[in-house]
Amino acid sequence: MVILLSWQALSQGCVQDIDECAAKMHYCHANTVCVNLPGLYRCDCVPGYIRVDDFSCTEHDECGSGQHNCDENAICTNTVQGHSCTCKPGYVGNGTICRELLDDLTINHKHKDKIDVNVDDKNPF
Ligand SMILES: [Ca+2]
Repeated sequence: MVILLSWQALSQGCVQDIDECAAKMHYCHANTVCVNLPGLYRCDCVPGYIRVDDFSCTEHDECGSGQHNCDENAICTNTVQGHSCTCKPGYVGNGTICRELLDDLTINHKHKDKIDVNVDDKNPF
């Protein structure tokens, strides 16, 4: 956390906080938000960014850091303020959960067979 004391001396020994953010008296770099605090300020990372140092943040590569929710059979693509998951070829799903396309077809085929059986069960003739 950045701690830079900055008080403006007033008369009779009183001091007043200086808003370094509004006064552009801060050293927060890109991808940060300056937050004024009494007597100091800090540089918060904008959402989706991670801290580099007290004054800087960088985009978080969830794919590179392994902090993603993609299925093991999905391709993780880093994006600004997030990431996306796409099932690999041969797999279907939303990227968070991917199934083999062959399994999906087999399940549908079995389900279709089950429906056919039910239809036959309802017809006694
Ligand atoms: Ca990202």
